[in-house]
Amino acid sequence: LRQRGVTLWFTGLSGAGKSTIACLVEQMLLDRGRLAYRLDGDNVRHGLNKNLGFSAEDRAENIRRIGEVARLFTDAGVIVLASFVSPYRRDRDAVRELMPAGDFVEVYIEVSLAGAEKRDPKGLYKKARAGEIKNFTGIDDPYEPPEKPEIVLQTENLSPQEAAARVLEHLEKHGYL
Ligand code: GGZ
Repeated sequence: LRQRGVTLWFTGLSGAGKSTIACLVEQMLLDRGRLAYRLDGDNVRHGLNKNLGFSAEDRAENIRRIGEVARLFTDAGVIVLASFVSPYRRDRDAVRELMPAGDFVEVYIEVSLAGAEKRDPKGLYKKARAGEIKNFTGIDDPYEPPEKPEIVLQTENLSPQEAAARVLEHLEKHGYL
């Protein structure tokens, strides 16, 4: 039995809740016996992409390489959960173009800047406001929200559990589960 792969691409501001939701979705998929794999800054920016920073060019190359990796995993039948700020629309659209139609699901993790900054789980917004981090998304670098995401999850109104359940519903509805 060959199971269908898909890439769930979580985009949004730092602190929006991308990783939290992706972790829950991964657990729910593994509980159902599906092969799921998470790609995020922790396992990509320290290895494959350790030569990249946060300029627009480096972010584009970061997303391009991750997109190629996601394409290979998806082709192998894995459900890929990619959580990256991925602030530029053209970079995300380029990843979408790599995949067969339907196999790229853009999940916009929507939060207001005020909401993300209030959470500030790693203290990065504070550092960015103090000028200790330059080009920080939302502060002195842009974030371009998706125009036609398959899924929008407003994390100021939804619990992580509710948000994860919506992703599972989408996969069921579209025949991936
Ligand atoms: C945005 C930054 C920056 C800058 C470091 N801008 O909340 P986090 O900490 O864990 O997630 C952010 C992560 C962003 O890396 P990505 O690979 O997702 O970025 S991109 O898709 O734009 O290539 C944040 C931290 O790294 N971080 N500096 N300047 N986020």
